[in-house]
Amino acid sequence: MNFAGGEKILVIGLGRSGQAVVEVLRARGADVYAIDEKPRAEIAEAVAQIEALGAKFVPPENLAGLTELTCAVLSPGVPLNGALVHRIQSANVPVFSEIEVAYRLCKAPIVAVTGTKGKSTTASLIGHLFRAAGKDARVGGNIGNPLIREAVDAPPESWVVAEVSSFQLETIRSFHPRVSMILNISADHLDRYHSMDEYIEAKYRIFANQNEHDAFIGNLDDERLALLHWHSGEARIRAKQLWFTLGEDSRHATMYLRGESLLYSPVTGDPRPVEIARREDIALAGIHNVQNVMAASLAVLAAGLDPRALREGIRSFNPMDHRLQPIGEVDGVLYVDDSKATNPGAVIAALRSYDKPIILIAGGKPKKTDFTELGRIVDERTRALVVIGEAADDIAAHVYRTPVERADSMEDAVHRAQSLAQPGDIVLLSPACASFDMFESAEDRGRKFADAVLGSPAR
Ligand code: UMA
Ligand code: ADP
Repeated sequence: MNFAGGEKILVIGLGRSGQAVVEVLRARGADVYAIDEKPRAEIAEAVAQIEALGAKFVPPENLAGLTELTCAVLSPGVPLNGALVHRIQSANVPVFSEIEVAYRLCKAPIVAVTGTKGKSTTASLIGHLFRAAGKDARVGGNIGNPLIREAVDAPPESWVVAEVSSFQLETIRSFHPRVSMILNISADHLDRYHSMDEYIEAKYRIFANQNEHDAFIGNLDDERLALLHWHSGEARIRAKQLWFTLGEDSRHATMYLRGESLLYSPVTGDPRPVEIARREDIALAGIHNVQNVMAASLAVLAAGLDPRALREGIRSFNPMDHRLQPIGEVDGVLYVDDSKATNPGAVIAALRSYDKPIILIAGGKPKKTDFTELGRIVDERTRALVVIGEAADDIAAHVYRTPVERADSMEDAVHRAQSLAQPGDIVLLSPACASFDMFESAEDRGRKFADAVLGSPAR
């Protein structure tokens, strides 16, 4: 399979991922068809775009008429166990994810980043560290710009940094990153997976094709990943293992924290630890971001960068939008947009990042995750909670001591938070849920929060 002329390929899903696949495969001369289950009127623009490139749209009811397909390329949001994919697989058509195709077309080595939370921050930081050291690096994948676009024309001497989700990993076959990492694992996407085990197994596919010439980076402080280290690491991971910890365990971790220093102890060579950076060099809030910095540093070290060359890059990396992003201070209250905190784990990390009283705005479209632990931390660390969206009652039901108010829009939520806050407090939007019940996306939710805070009209 060359994904080129002479091949007939079906693209499943016409969102960002599917449209990019159509573009790349058409440019390579393949005969491309695309299918999408949304009503035609809702995807008219995407259909027009792919038709202008010479691809053909196939309504789902006409799928049976499409024969002799070489393969199909699946968008991550389309579930593998749904009826549409089942029909395609029953016709004996191999189904691959976009990242598998991106990998097969890519001439550059790949650093692949997964984990429940911290992927975008860490992948962007890796790109930043490469560039700060004068290397060509491209960042793509789940972060928003499809990997295939970045991978297809990356020169062999550059690096491609791929943020990959569990959805994308489900349908890889030969995807083989030079460096892979799992940042952490906490409950998420349980509306798609039957169990945590199924979700974790999808993540473990990231190292399935690696060998002893590659590197795998893991978080020794994550209890599930630590099990992999202690019990089954050698059997499951063939790549060289590099672990990081916020503790001082330099015997089992290649990067660790001692006091305020992030120390690197290479497995071979000079045994003396090298200080990569100090905590004050990191402009991002929260101890979880120290973990992200450690993981990113190990990735570029595994790629051959000099340990002494990282500090400047770490210093100049600022928070990404909607991830603990300070929006502004009004009447002595700091407003922070953490709209990308779409599971309870990310909100717990956010609440642990500040030592001031917090008014938390949370809620949205639930993903069958449990809010017990979140409720406990909310009781420990917040002054008040304002709940929004479909998950409002469920979150409120897990909070016992904290005053809770319900809001029916972002403006209402910000207004309530304003009246609950005292000078010196933080108003934190950190929802623990997806955004699609009230907003177009997590970004849209964050922008509406900022608009409500700063008084500009809601977009
Ligand atoms: N569709 C169907 N049938 C279905 C489901 C969807 O036909 O059962 C169609 C929809 O009608 C729509 C298209 O598929 O037209 C959407 O495809 P998609 O959901 O895969 O979305 P894309 O726009 O292609 O975006 C995808 C990722 N989306 C998901 O994984 C859900 C984006 O990650 C990613 O940035 C983008 O590819 C580029 O790589 C988003 C995400 O929410 C940010 N990811 C999850 C997360 O981070 O938690 C994993
Ligand atoms: P992802 O791409 O995995 O969703 P992001 O870097 O976009 O991760 O961050 C999403 C949310 O998760 C933000 O609220 C951020 O503060 C939080 N977060 C980032 N890194 C971590 C981490 N290592 N552990 C827990 N939460 C994190």
